[in-house]
Amino acid sequence: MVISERLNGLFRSVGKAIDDRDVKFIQEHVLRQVEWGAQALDVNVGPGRGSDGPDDMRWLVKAIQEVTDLPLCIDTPGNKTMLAGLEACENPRIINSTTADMEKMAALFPMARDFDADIICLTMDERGVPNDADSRAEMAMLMMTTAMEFEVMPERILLDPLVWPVSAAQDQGHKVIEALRLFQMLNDPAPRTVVGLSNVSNGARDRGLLNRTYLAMLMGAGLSAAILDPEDRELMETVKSGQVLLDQKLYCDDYLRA
Ligand code: THG
Repeated sequence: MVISERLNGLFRSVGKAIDDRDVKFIQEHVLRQVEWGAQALDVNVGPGRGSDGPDDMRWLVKAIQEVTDLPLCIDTPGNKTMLAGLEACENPRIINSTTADMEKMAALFPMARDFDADIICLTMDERGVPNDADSRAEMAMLMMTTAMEFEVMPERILLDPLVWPVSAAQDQGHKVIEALRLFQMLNDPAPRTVVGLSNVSNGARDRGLLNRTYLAMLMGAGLSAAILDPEDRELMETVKSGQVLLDQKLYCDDYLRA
């Protein structure tokens, strides 16, 4: 599943459109993501909005769903902003995200249950991101069992091993791949997995090359979904050829078109 990263207040043009309540800009932006092949949209109002977060998120979700029925992946660390987004959202919902922090899980899993939402579980807690694959898998297991206690079924969960910039932590690249493989052994059927792909190339040169190379490696390890830039043509070509090579698409129309 291709989740577009572009509806994010982190991008200056989107941040400004949120400030200006520019519905037209947002809706054209959404339709472009859809045209490029997005199958879900990550919706993030961006950092530093403080108490305006919930209002901004409510407005943004409403503007987006006027022009698409795609699932919206509500991306915020703020519980109030999350709740506002989920309440406004009538499309299929994905919560992005909870951590393994008990307080966070106790707030977010009930929201997943009550709003009938999928939920992304980041394998980190109040102490940070574990350094190796085994500890990430251990944390993933804890989150899946805790989710069950809140009546959130394993099918609802997307496990995120957390991708690091290769420029900052070169040893994490293969550990994330190993973690993905371990996650898939935690349940039958295998839990779904997701990453924020562009993290890997933060602060690096030729970001596109790193993004699409890493995506191919992650797809080979069984990745189910990625938050990425669908307007990157070569990256989307990598998605489509990967789907053919992994026998995920019987007919090759998308590949041939790409
Ligand atoms: N996991 C989950 N959710 C996530 C992430 C993750 N959401 C946020 C992020 N990571 C994924 N989204 C982005 C969006 C933009 C960029 C990276 C990841 C990005 N932006 C450019 C930059 O920072 O250089 C440009 C920003 C700008 O124009 O100012 O790289 O890991 N579950």
